Amino acid sequence: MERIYIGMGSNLADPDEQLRSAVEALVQLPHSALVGVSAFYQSDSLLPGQPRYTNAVAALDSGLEPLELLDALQAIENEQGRERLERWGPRTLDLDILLYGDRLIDQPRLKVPHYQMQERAFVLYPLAELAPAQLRLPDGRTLRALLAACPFVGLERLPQN
Ligand code: PH2
Ligand code: MG
Ligand code: MG
Repeated sequence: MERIYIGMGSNLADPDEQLRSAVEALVQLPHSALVGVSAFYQSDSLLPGQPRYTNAVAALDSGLEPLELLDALQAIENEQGRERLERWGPRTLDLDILLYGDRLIDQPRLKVPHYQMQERAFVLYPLAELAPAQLRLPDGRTLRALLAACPFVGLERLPQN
């Protein structure tokens, strides 16, 4: 079993409800146990002109190999109506493997740690609800150091999921 952190995001078709459905689907994953889910956070899209996002992070213990987990997460995205029309288009559900234990994965389909998670407040602050501040990314940087370099700006933490 490895500890895996999954970033969740939605900016279409009732984003909060999309994330609640995604959590239910994560609970059903084989060879896995859902350990925790952060609060939900709203923020503007990084791309202007798109609806606001709701984001959260989930912690999972899983015996699935990275590509097996990726397949399972993409199946959940598809189940919830994800259309892959354009890179960074608005989406009903986005499930990203942020961290997979302390592994560094560089494959055509999957790069872990997730691209740009280090700079994204909507990833780091929910992650910090679940992971210890001394958590290290494969490059040696701690979550504490990443948070210190990433101001809590433009994020709205929702009172309940
Ligand atoms: N995801 C994107 C592009 N922009 N903005 C926010 N606030 N949250 C996201 O999850 C997000 C985004 C592409 O994955
Ligand atoms: Mg994403
Ligand atoms: Mg994605």
